[in-house]
Amino acid sequence: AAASSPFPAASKLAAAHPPPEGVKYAYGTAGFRMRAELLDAAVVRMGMLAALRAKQTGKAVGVMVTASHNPVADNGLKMVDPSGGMLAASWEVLAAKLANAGIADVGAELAAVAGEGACGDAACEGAVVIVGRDTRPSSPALADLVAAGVASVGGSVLDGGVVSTPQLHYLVGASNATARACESARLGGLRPDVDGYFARLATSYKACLAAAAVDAAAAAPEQGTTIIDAADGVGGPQAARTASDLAGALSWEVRNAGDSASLNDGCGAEFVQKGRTPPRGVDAASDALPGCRICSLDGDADRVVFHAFVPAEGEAGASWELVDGDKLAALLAVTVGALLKRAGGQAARLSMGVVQTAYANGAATRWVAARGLEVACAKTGVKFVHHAAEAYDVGVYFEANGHGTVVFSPAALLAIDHEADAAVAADPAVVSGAGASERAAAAAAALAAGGDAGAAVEAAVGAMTPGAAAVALQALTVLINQFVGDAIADALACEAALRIGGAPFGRWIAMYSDLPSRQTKVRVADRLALTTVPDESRLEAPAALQAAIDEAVKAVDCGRAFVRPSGTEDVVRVYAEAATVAAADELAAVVARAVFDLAGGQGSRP
Ligand code: G16
Repeated sequence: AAASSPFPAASKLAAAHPPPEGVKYAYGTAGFRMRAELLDAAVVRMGMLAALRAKQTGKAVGVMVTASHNPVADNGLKMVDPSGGMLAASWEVLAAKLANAGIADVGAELAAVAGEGACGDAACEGAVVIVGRDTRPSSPALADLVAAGVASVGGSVLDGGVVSTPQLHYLVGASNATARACESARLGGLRPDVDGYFARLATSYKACLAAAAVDAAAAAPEQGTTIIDAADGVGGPQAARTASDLAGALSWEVRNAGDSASLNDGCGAEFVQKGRTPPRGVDAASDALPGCRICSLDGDADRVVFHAFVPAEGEAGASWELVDGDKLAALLAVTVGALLKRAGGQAARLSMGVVQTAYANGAATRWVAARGLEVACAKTGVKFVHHAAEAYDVGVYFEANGHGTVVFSPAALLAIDHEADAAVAADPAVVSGAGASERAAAAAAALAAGGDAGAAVEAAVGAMTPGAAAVALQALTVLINQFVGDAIADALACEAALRIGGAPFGRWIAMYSDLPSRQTKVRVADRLALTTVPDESRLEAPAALQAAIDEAVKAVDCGRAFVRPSGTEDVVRVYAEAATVAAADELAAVVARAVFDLAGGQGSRP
């Protein structure tokens, strides 16, 4: 069969890696994801598909071997489009079809994608696929299989090595894009290699603070140390490199950066945000220091949440407070919004919106709306949220789990570059800021009046010159990863915002109080039997389960709850919020039992 296939070598390779009995591959929330030992067949075929995509677009494509927040025994693939963003939805369909094709049909499936006349073992000559991988023990072998798939259709592989998911997105995007003038001249360049990625982060972080007249070294002691909980994942070495690149301007101490055998186990963004509990490796006794905060990354460093042990005033002990993705969005929206307004000109006329998912805390949604910002709700999954954010000139999006970024449209970048470049041309010294004391005084006055971090940033930005604001904003557009959510870039952007406002971490926590919420998961016989409305806030089926949820919610003050099938784990996720912790816990438990009873629960009843 292989010999008569339109892609003989690929067919032979597919035959050598047959899909396991009974496994159906699905391109879920973030690509393929399951137990590592089941993935070989999908992985070789995705190498082939990536090469076809690269050939057809004439640009580099990326494949990332990772299962992100999942346990170490799992693995998966995330595909990166030539833009540096996630794989186009139409290709997700092709990916699932190819992954599930019978061995004898692989050649024909590839031919259907390639089109007439584009077949044969050398069909993808000249096509480049950049392959990256996380630190899981299963990742090197899977990355080799991707490479074999690429080679079987004549494409070439560029080995990205061990990288975070956002780094791989950057490598692909930077390989295919032309740098903006400001990027090549002043802001660290757009070099498509890992050193280029780090150069850009460090240079743009410093440039942002310099334009805002923040003396980063002087601000360091006041801001205290940030402990990075790297989830024993790929973010450990990346955060360490960032910390050393920015030594003196930033104090980061990296923990949980050890053996991948304990990846995501009791640590990392997923554990902290879902469980609402601190990770291992930090503790209230030694880490409840003024200014000290903790920043948890997930396994592939595309998500980030902050948290801290806040010393109780006048008494012993500390409370533990979480700053989740909603609050990252709040801080960055205020900061970017203030800079746009202050920069003036074309920048001030750009539209800005905040995109959340059904997991956004009710308090966060109300806070954003109360500030007059447009707020939209998209389906879970960065691919949906990112897309919704692109409806604005400036789209701020974060899932509550810490996955997100701020995207600037081409028109927005043009407008910001126009204002910033004009300011630099008029006065080259604007890049090193002026009026440090005015900015600091304005921020301090806002804080003294009881203002939160947002108020402090707004006051500080209001005291900057329009030119300085434009230049600081331009640097932020470079710092913040434009391709995908990036834990390290997001963390740096938030660190920069806090420094511009001179705001202690507690004033970020104080932006608003989260409504108590609880998340759990339930295993059921067939999670895909649950279908939801587009924004996932309600079930379409089973109707009886939605009716039971409605009943449960009605009984609870400020109650809200929803369930949805996970796209990364074989579970149904449950979210509940209410006026008190006990009521949120109880609502989650009632809803979890309803899922178990009405949707074929497996194992023990919650
Ligand atoms: C992925 C997606 C996220 C999503 C998360 C959970 O994150 O990129 O957008 O929120 O899965 O999805 P689900 O609830 O469908 O399991 P990661 O960090 O695991 O790649």
